[in-house]
Amino acid sequence: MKNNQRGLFIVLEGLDKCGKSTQTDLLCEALEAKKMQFPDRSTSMGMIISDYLKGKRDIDDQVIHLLFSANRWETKNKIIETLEKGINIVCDRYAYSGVAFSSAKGLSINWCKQCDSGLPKPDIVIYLRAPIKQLKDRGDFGAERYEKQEFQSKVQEVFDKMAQEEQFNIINALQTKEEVFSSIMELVNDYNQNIHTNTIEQLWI
Ligand code: NYM
Ligand code: MG
Repeated sequence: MKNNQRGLFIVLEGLDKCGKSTQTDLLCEALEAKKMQFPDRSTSMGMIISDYLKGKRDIDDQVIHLLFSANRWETKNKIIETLEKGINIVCDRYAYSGVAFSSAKGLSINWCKQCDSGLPKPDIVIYLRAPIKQLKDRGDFGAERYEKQEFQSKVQEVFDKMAQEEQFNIINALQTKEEVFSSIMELVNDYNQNIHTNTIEQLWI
């Protein structure tokens, strides 16, 4: 980003265990970016979400969707202020995860999107894509709610559909960590070659 420009807002999306968190850290370092993550489990709403994901409490499907969304809304001003200061943001999951995971449970895609309509729109969405069959053996897959092969396949279908509609940049998540990172850097460098507006657009308006 040039000096007189706002920061770049980059979001990484994908199934559980696709390597998003690792790549978020690498990209933050490379771009001297502020790291963000949703759910942000540090806030009071985030703690309720975390208990839900750990199976410590049950919450109605619509209610938990609204909590995930509210957890983004409570960060909205911080996102805008950061970008306006010229600082880049790299964010591990965003509203697209909200739509993919909630609609995989049967909620309407349009209803899911509405809750996040008006939030800052990312400049670049990177979708680290791999079939769940190959991801399920990574790390502690299965530790949290939603980490079941059949469910994740449904989540992937929604991500794939959104990837076309929203022009996600798809990267093969089965490559090595280094290969994935260099693919991401290539995308970001290509994006920076072009001239961009300073306006922060809104999501799904
Ligand atoms: N998740 C995440 C949702 O269901 N809705 C959302 O809006 C967001 C941001 O939370 N399985 C789900 C996806 C993950 C889980 O995220 C926790 P992570 O990045 O695995 O800690
Ligand atoms: Mg996870």
